[in-house]
Amino acid sequence: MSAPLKSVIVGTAGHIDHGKSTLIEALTGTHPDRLEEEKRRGITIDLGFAFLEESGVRFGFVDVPGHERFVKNMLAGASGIDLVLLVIAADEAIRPQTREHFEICRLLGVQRGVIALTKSDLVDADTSGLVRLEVEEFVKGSFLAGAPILPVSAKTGTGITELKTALVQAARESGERDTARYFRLPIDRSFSVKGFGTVVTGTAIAGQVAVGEDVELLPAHQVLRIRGLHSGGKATEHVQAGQRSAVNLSGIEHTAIERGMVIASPGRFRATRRVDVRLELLPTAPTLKHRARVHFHAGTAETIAEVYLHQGASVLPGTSALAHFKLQDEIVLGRGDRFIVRQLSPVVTIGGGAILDPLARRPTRKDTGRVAYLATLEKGTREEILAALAERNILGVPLQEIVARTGWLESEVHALAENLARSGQVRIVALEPLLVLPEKIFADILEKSLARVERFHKENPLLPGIAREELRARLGKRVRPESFRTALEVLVQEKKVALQAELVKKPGAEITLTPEEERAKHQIEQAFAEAGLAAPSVKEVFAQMVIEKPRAEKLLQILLREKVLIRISPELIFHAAVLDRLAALLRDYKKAKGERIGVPAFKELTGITRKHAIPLLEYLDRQRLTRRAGDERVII
Ligand SMILES: Nc1nc2c(ncn2[C@@H]2O[C@H](COP(=O)(O)OP(=O)(O)OP(=O)(O)O)[C@@H](O)[C@H]2O)c(=O)[nH]1
Ligand SMILES: [Mg+2]
Repeated sequence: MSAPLKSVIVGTAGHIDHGKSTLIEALTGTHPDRLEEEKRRGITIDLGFAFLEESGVRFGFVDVPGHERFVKNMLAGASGIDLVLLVIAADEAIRPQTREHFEICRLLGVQRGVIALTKSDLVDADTSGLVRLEVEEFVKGSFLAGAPILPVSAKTGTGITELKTALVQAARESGERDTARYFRLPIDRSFSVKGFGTVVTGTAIAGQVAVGEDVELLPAHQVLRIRGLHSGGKATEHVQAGQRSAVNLSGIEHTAIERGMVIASPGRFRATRRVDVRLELLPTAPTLKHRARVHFHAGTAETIAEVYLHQGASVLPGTSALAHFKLQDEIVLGRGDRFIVRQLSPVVTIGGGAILDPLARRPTRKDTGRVAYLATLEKGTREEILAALAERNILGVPLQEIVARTGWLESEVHALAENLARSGQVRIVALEPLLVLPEKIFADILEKSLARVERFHKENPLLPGIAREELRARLGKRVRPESFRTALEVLVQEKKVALQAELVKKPGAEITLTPEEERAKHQIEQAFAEAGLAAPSVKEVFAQMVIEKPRAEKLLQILLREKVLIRISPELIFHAAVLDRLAALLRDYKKAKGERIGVPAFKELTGITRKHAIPLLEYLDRQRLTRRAGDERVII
């Protein structure tokens, strides 16, 4: 069995008419120009595609237009490539779009490539040698320094074999795409195929996907089923990062999808209108001012961005800056994605860079920590990034948001959070969704909760503890329920507070009464004890007291809690001993007169009014001392 093929995407680059499309045809047998207008005018307008399998490599070619008016189409194609095939006509050498395309590839972070000196049949050996020198000088110090420079002719076939060999070599050296990430494919075309329906194409830039699975169309946030997949011109069950893919989607019209949209693993990505970035300005660009507007290109999408500079009022040519882009349209972006910016007018490429935070907040003067945070996003370890993210989100960071911001897998986020928790930097306050709090914020919640409980005891010596919900409310809205719950658990575990049903209290907290209160408490109890079944109203009892009503009320609560007094209905309170005596009375009645007793007999037995008799009987029913039977009660 042969080794699996390595999939590599090669994009052409170079000035108009330098022979890019012709060269792709010479390499693959497919002429990439597909539009009627392209054939008529003899130029490439939009992206073209071709495939080649060679020496264990499956090449997907993306052919781009050289015309300066179509650089935006070129950008959509260049975003997903592994290798650049820089095409320079030997009879014209380096021209403006040679430079611009080359800069774009550099800014997009393309790592490798091969340079073809096309139309070599049109020049003599001396000229060819000079062009080579010029090209070597041009790429000096760049990612293409040392790349093969091969004279070729599509007309005579010279150098085509050598070019294939060089491409295979570069493909072998090219890094593997990460198929373990969540799937993402920026769409470059959407059309309809008879009998199949909607098909979108693009280069899968991360992850993998299989027929029958769901993908989310963004920014529409629509989940769609994959009916079929094609890659390299053949039907396949599954495609992965680094492959040109045609995806047959069910449940949507092709007209509802356009270039710039993305299909991705459902729920893992979010469309955004604000991003924080590292922006690099080309040496040839004019100075870029704070609040300038630029064309913004990333993936296959393009929009207008307003540039906010996090430091300083302008970016000088040849330098870089931390910036914030406010985008005119929602785009799906991930951390580390490369982008290109072009001037509004005249439209030329002026720079590019990498996304640091795809879900950035609106810049505010108050947010003084942003620059340091972005520096961590740019250079920090994953643990440092997660810690910084937690620090800036004191209400906690939901797992889905961490995933969307970082591009990490859920499992990776869990592992990172556990590392941080072990080293004491964060507290995991909830696992699903993951909510991590910086340890110092959590410590603050512990401290504040404890202080609140203590203060409550001090202010309410007659109450046993503070209601859980009241305690939470007193901590303010900035403490999430999960954080509060975890803090309470910790405090209970450390025996700093105790829980008693819904009450939070200091362990061993006793209600201490002043002698005056002790006397008043006794007075209340006596009032009910002496009244017997002719229970007084609370109002009557309180009227006899010297202490003020709120305190008397609390003393009454204590007596009720201690079950010295029993409330049998909203208005009626009896002393417990009185109710015990009533139970004994009923037992005697049963012995003497049988188990049945009517309301009149009950009134006579107890000497109370009908107004009190009914609630009392209902209480006895609830206590299972009696059971209702028609108009009578059965004594149990
Ligand atoms: N003599 C000669 N002519 C060539 C060669 N390669 C391409 N050409 C011619 O150059 C012209 C432009 O070729 P294309 O392949 O369309 O150029 P391109 O770079 O794709 O142009 P755009 O896509 O519009 O930027 C065509 O007329 C080709 O026939 C070659 O190796 N030798
Ligand atoms: Mg072309």
